[in-house]
Amino acid sequence: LSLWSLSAAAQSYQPTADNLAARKAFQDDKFGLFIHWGVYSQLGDGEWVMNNQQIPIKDYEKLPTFFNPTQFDPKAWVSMAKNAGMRYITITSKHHDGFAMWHSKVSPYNIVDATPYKKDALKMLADECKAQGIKLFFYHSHLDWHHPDYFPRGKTGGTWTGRPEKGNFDTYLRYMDAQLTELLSGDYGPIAGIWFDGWWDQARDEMNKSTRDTKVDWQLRRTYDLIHKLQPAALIGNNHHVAPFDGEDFQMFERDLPGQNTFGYNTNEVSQLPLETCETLNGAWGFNLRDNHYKSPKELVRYLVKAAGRNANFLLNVGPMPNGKIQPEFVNALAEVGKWTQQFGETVYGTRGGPVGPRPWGVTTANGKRVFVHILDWNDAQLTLPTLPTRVKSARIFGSKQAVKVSQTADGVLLTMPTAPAANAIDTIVELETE
Ligand code: JFZ
Repeated sequence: LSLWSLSAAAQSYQPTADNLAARKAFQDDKFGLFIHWGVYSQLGDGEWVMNNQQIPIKDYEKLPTFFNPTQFDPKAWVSMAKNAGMRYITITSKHHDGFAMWHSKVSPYNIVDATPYKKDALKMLADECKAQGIKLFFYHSHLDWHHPDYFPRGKTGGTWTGRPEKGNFDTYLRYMDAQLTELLSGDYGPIAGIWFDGWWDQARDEMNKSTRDTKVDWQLRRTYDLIHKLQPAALIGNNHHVAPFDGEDFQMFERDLPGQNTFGYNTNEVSQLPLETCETLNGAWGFNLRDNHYKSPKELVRYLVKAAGRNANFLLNVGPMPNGKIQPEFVNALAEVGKWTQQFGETVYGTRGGPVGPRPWGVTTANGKRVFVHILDWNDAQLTLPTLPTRVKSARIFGSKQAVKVSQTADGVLLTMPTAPAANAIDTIVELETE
């Protein structure tokens, strides 16, 4: 235990006023685009391909030598996100394969020095995000299958890697901090946040990933403090599937709405921090040639609404192709989602979870005195809400002049709509004006 960790442990993280303002803005933004893109995209078998196919480092290192995404058009990506109604982008700066998608100065294993493309894709994207006024986060992997000093797998487990079973873990941590420093130096503008992943690789109990006990000292507070020192408003999240650690600014739920635990890897503990859930448009994060299980625009909108009703953001992933383009199925689905957010986004952006918690029929969101009742699964013109904290003054179908009749009794608030929600409706929204 170093002197540093003793003093840090004694003092819990105090977010600055800028950071708190950024958290609020993050919650208002509600909807983001997640992008998994790297040299693995070329194999069309997801971002875990190095591990899944047990590709040795020497062979994997051939991938950058022909990574040449000449059709990468940051303008098209950012426009696509904005038209979908997304207000931030979270892109993989480094995934588990250890390859840097920016011009790193501390390792030649990066997009400028190791590929024929030779351009800093993250810088290009950052500039375009700035031009179009959308925030940028970096997904950064703790786990690294390439760096020689990443903690040896040895007998203790951790995911398979092609690197030697030795190394100095502290050297690795310094390397990670050096790369994060590059990303937060200002060259990429103000960064909205860092989205960590891979902490769980060193969880001591491999069967029970929800343990907070790790085989290594990740020195998270040291890295978090460095980030907050470089950019105090940058929000830190970590996809570790347990309750937030000191120094984090938001809590993530991978492929689950907060509080749900479908896959058995998220905690059920929902913290007071801003919340985010991520999902992919098909079943893959990085480009997968054979995955065509696309979620429909209706499912995607409903996921956004359900997240908002649980006070959470929705980070929706696409895995661009190796040529730099995003496949038409993704582009088209996002354009459809955009039609909905254009018309109904007001019931989601800037809102918080409403006065009525999630119900089998749907969710509520609220913005000040306006409450939005999102009716997703209900086929009757009448719906009874539990008693609300304030009286309802009036109600209407959102975006129309159609009034909704309200009768408030001791049992609750009975809403009577002009007609029952259509069977194929995406979301029937009743707007309540409350006192
Ligand atoms: C992680 C990554 O491994 C994955 O490649 C992708 O980036 C996703 C967003 O995040 O996925 C995980 C991480 C941990 C578990 C499962 C999926 N886990 O502990 O079971």
